[in-house]
Amino acid sequence: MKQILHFLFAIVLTITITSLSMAAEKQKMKGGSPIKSMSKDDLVKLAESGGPADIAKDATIMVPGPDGKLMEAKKGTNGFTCIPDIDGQAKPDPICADAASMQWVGDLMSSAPKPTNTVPGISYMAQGGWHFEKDGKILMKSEPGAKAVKEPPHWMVFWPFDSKTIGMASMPNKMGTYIMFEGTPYAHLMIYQNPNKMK
Ligand SMILES: [Cu+2]
Repeated sequence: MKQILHFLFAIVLTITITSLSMAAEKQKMKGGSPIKSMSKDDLVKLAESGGPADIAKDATIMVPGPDGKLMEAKKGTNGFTCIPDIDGQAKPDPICADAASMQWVGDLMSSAPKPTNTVPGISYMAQGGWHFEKDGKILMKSEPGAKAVKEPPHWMVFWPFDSKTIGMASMPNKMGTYIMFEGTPYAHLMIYQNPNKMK
């Protein structure tokens, strides 16, 4: 009898350990960003894949260093900057942004009351991106209970668009264009068009 109990206990333990490690694996696939384990060369390639090749090749490339802070991996000449990942999700979302866009993104990151770029910024996200949704609305920052939603390859215009004036939706829709962060100073135009297929 004791032997049977030992045997059963061993089975239960094995099942528990197996399901725990499967859960950990699933978690890794779901939320873990592969960025941390990538080589510098791969990070540069990933960053460059964010924009059309003819723009990315002359762009400044910034990649996260060992401390996670962005550092310059390559100096560019065309005013664009490419970064390998902005949302830390399982599928990285590289971006290639011009100077006005970098200003806009910097303002958003530092929670400035409004963006300070003085000309419209253009940014490419040729591998798509992510946004966070809660209660049917797009959030400016992820928060508990929000779900990550994949955006297809697109490009953006960082300029204070007003959806009422231009008659556009504030959520993704069949038109393939919408105003993200509608009703805030950070409203901007999202265009679902693959930058790699633009002429
Ligand atoms: Cu956007």
